[in-house]
Amino acid sequence: MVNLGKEKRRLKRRLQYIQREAISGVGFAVENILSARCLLPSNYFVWEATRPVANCNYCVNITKPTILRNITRKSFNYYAYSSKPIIVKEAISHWRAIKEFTFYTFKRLYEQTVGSYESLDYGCQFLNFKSDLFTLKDVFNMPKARVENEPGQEPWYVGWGNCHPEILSKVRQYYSIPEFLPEDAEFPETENIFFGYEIGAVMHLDYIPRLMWQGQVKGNKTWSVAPVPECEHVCHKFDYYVEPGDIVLLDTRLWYHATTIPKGQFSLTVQSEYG
Ligand SMILES: O=C(O)CCC(=O)C(=O)O
Ligand SMILES: [Fe+2]
Repeated sequence: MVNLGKEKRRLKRRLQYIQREAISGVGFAVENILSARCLLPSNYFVWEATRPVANCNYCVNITKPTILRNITRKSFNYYAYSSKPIIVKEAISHWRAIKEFTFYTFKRLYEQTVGSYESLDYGCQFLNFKSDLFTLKDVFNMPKARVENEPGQEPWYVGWGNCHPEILSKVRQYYSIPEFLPEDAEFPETENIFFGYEIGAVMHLDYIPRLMWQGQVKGNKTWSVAPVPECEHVCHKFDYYVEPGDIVLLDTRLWYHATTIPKGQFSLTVQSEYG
């Protein structure tokens, strides 16, 4: 049976947390939350207040990510569904994407493929984070100086679901789903690309059905993670960074997360889910 008094106190604590973070502005601007990946069932506050209470075991005593190297599928099984932050070092150094992906790879693909931009109108999300670029067309129409973040240019950072079948099959020639992920896991049909400079994503949780993996193709990226409010008394927030060649794995439904790119670097990642 639901203990109503307890439930009310929990909701109150959670809403206070959201308000505190929103007001203090610690990377938690509400209008940006609303643009985060697949985030909203209909209203972020309603969802945040009604999602199931987390069992804090996923974050107790965790102050840094688990670092793995040369991991086999069999050994990875132990970590796969632990919901702990993980980095697999040098996991994608063999991807063609590492040497060959640039901004212009994607610009060419989108400009040369019939119906490419329309694919984003039918269920594939475009996220502009804090950039003043509202469609993928705006991104690929930027002047070269801004694309390359030359001095005096406004930094930009965007992400989108790469779901035009022809484009998807072409980009998949440059990377592959990480071999160590469980054989019986379910994978979505598409992957997401995130690229740009400096800005990254503000603190948020994702409303997605599975765990997240992300291949860091170019540049470094800093991840700031924080436990959900009901685990704040036993868990900690912390930062870590990933380098080109790494895969970062995170349960973005349970860890609040924000990202930033070191000044002057271009970050490009391929990201998807498993579960
Ligand atoms: O890679 C980023 O900058 C943000 C990614 C993110 O929010 C996610 O993977 O859920
Ligand atoms: Fe996210």
